[in-house]
Amino acid sequence: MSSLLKVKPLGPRIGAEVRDFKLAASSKTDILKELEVGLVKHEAIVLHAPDLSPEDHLDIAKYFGEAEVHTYYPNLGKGFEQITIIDSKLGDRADMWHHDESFLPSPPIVTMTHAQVLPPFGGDTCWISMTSAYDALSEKMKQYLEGLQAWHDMNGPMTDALRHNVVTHERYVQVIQKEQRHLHPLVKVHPITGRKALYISPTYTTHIDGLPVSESNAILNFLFSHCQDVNFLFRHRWSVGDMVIWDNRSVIHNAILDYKPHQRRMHRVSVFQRQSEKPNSINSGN
Ligand SMILES: O=C(O)CCC(=O)C(=O)O
Repeated sequence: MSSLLKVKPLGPRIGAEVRDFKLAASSKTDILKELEVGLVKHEAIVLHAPDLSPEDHLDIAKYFGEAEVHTYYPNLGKGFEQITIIDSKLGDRADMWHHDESFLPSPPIVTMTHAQVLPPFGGDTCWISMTSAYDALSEKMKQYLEGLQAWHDMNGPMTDALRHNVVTHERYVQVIQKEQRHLHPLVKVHPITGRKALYISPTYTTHIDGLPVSESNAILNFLFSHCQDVNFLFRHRWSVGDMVIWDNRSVIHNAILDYKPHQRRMHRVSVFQRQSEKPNSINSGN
C-alpha cells in the first residue's frame, strides 16, 4: 500500500516532519495509523497544519487514547474541554525539562500542541530522546539502574513558580494543595517498540527511592547532565499552524522562555492510555 504521509526525518535519533498535513475525512484512520508509526519511530513529529481545526486536533488525540481535561489550565470551552490553552499572557509556560505530568500514577502517553500566537522571535521547543540517552549509557550504569525507582513530585516546580512571582494565580495554589507525587521506574520499556528509556526529569524527579540522599543526588545529577547532550536533542522553531506531537513515554521537553514580553499561545491536548489497554486491565487479557 502506498503511504499517505511523507514523514521526513529531521535528525539522526529524534524528530521528523510532515509537510502540508491534512486529515482527509475519507482516509482519516489510515493517516492516523501512519502518524502513530512515525511517532513511535521518531518520538517527536512536526505537522505543518495551518488548516487544522479544533475538531481535527481532538480526532488526532482520541486516536491515541483518552484526551485529558486538564485540571488547572483554561480550555476552549463547550465541546472542546480537552483542548487546553497555554498562554504566556496568563503566566503559563513550560520552560523546564519534563515529562508531562510524571507525578501521576499513569502519566499521559502522548501530547500535541498547535501553535496559535507566536512571538516575533524565540519560543522554540526542544525535546530529548530518552531512549537514545539510555542506549548511550555504559552497560555497568544500565545494570545499576535496573530495578530502581524514583519519586516525581509536582510541588517543587509549582511552588518555585509562585515564589519567583512567575505566576500568582489561585489555581496554582490549588494545584500545590493536591500534593501530587508518584514513584516510577527509572527505566521504562516502551510498550510498542520495546526500547528502554530513562524516565527522569530535572523538574519533577526529586530522589531515587531507598538510596542515601548523597548517592541519589549524584546519580540523578549525572543522568540529568548525560541526557542533555545535544546528540539526543531535537529543536523546533515554530510557525503559526504547526502542531508537534510527542511520545511522552520516550522524550522530555522544554519550551524556551526567551521572548518576553511577547505573547505565545498554544492549544494543547494530552492523551492517557485507554483504560482497556492498560496492562492490568481485566479487558487486556494480561
Ligand atoms: O509550549 C510548548 O511548546 C510545550 C508545552 C509543554 O511543555 C507542555 O504542554 O507540556
